[in-house]
Amino acid sequence: MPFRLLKLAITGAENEPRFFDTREDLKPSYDVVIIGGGGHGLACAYYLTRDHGVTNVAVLEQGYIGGGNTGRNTTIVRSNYLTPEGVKFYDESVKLFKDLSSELDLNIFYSTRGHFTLAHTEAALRTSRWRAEVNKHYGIESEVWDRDQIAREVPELDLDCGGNTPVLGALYHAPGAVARHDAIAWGYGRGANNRGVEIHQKTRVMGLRINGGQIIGVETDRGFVATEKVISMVAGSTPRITKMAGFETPIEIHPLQACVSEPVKPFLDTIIVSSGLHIYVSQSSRGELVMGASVDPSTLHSTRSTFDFVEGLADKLLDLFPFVAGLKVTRQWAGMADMTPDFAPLMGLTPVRGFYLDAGWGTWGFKATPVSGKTMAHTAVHDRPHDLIEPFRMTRFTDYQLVGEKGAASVGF
Ligand code: PYC
Repeated sequence: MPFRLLKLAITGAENEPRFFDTREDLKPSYDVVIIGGGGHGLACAYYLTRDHGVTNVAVLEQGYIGGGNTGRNTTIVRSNYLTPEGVKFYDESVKLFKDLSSELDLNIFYSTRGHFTLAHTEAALRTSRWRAEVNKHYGIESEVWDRDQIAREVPELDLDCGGNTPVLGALYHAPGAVARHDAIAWGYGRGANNRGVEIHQKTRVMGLRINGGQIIGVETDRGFVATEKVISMVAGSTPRITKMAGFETPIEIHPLQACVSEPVKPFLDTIIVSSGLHIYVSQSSRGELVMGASVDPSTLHSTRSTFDFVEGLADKLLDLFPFVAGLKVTRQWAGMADMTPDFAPLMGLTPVRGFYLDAGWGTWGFKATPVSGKTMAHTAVHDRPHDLIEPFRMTRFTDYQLVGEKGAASVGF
């Protein structure tokens, strides 16, 4: 028996430090208030302290940390996007992810698996070639593989898909990875808290106080806090918060459902995505299949998951891996995906001075956690967009400068 466990058994004393400690009450004012205690909000708090020395920061979370989309995704990390803007942004995120376990002194179980986007049509193959060329131009490992190459790497995959929609080829992205989502939130949270950031859970934002176009504070269900910088990082709650700020964005909320199976013997060490079949699947280190489909077609503020979803997903899964028939689904859930018209995020300055937005994460938010935190911290401190996020500015919708990422961001719509 490990000595620490024995000591705990004898003394009964809790000998593990808490992950983070925060004073009970809110202070009257902060230099920066972050709305949303998910991965993005906690990462931003961490980089505010680490890169800019800003420590008088409060993170306000209406539920518990990491309980929103951070804990409701399928943990895929990749940078094989279609637009130069997307590729550069997510490449920086992958680089940050790789060092995160040592940076945060917490094992985030970062596991590089290789990522296949299967193409079932000539049109999908053309998009794969296009993505591969853009990726290679920016130094990202991506290439188009033919059926024989795929069969060698993933022999379990039925490339004929039961005769329904045969695979013609795939975009293969070697750096594609998975990571443990909870650990990201908790690691960033602990890192930020160790440097002075306060994390207030069960604290709901009820209103924003704005004076002469400048943010001056936040109304919460625990009282008012004064601040001249507020960063909203709330995914599915974005429309609620922007309404308080007095403006609208083109974001629409769609549920994104996912599930895991019972654990089975390891057979899949890569990540398989089919935007044609609208399914993605990887196998966790515990042996569970982690799976999802495209967003639900109707807008809805809901985190309920449905039987229809599992039924549809099972149909497609069996096209790819017929031998898993009989596998039991043990858990299913939904996140709230804040979808933009061009499938790129919405980040940076807003019409309200001192109020910054990190939103539009649709189905692609988890993989952006580190880079969003880092670039939003920079943006708020300097009151101008970080170079990497400038293309994702809100005004692109009125300037007709869209970042058309549909071919690579979405898993089908
Ligand atoms: O963007 O890789 C992705 C993804 C997978 C599942 C949802 N989004």
